[in-house]
Amino acid sequence: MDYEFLNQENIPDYIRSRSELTGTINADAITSITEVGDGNLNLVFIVEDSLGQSVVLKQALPYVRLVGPGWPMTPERGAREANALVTHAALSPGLVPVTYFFDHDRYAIGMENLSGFRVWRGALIEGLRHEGVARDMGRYVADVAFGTSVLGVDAEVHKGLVAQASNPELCKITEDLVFAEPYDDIGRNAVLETNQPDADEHSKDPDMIRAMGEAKWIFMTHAEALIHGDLHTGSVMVRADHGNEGPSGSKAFDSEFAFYGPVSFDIGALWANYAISAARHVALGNEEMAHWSLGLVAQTWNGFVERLRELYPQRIDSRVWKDDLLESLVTRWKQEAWLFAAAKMSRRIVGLAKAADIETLEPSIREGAARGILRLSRHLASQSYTNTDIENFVSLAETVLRDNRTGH
Ligand code: SR1
Ligand code: MG
Repeated sequence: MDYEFLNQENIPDYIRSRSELTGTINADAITSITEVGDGNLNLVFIVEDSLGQSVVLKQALPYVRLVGPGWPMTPERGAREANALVTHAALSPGLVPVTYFFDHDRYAIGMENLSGFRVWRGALIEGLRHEGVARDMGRYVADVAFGTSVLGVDAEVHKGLVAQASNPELCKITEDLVFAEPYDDIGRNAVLETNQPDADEHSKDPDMIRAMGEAKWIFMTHAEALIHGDLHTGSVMVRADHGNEGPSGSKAFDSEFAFYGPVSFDIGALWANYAISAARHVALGNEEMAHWSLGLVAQTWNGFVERLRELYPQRIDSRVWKDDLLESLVTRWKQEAWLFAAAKMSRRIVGLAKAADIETLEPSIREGAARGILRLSRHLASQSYTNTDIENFVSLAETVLRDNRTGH
């Protein structure tokens, strides 16, 4: 894989070479080039000029940045991400950054710099409450679910789109890191010594293994819609100025894991990360913030269902897809979201690529937060087809996280 990586020195010339950026940024007046990539895979630069204009350049490296060249990874993921960004932005205007170009020679995307925005996970860690974002994300998932599934796309066209968006390498990361490795360590798992018995109990629980087998099957076989594929709170930007007035300004970004998969996966990912935020705040004794974080579960779900109901009358084939199909989809997706939430929260405790919400806690209280997440994950998995009321999710989370607190 031979292509030049972007850096501080070559970016001005690179910008000059991209006609799509004319009028967006002036390569002769650049004032700063800052590498801000805090994800696990890519280089991300914010470039600013003296006129106050800016752009983001994101480049896929031929390996996993978190691990280094020892873990090669196709940079074609940049093409998958650009496709998802453009498709999602068209379907969910305002909730996805604008893409200016994808450069297939350098695997680089030029996109809108969301100045005045910050990553939601960081805001949640600080205990900041951005109202409306969780609901926006539910609406975004619904826009994508409707607009990229056979509800909104001609069946023949859909089959072609599914093939084009195939993203096997990135799917394999999820199949391994989320569903399999927490139960079959190949040397990438790690926990605090005090949490090792919890990790062992988790990985050996036959009910959890069965549930994760079911979740993995759904993930690998339900090619429903062009899902985001990694919709945790680090994949959402929120307004940095944090007033609760006006539009919340939520944006879903970083969709390189996008593929045609189960709609419920994105919902489950969000829920898992709300629970992870709650676990942090329970551990710190911030009960109100923990309660607020868990309130996001209902907001995302309600936003999702509300938007689906708005869109459903426009379905392109209503011959046998009557209102009862929508009800059955909603019921099924909720059950699956419980399973995926369970999978997505425990992998962040046990496996590679952890969550800063938990990792930045001092070990004596991190121990309880990690234990609480692992136990909650198993409760959710075991109840995913029985009691899937959102109130049950929240009350399980409140009880289990509180009961496992340590260090106080
Ligand atoms: C090797 S990539 C590790 C993780 O980072 C991404 O955010 C995904 O969640 C992936 O599983
Ligand atoms: Mg990411």
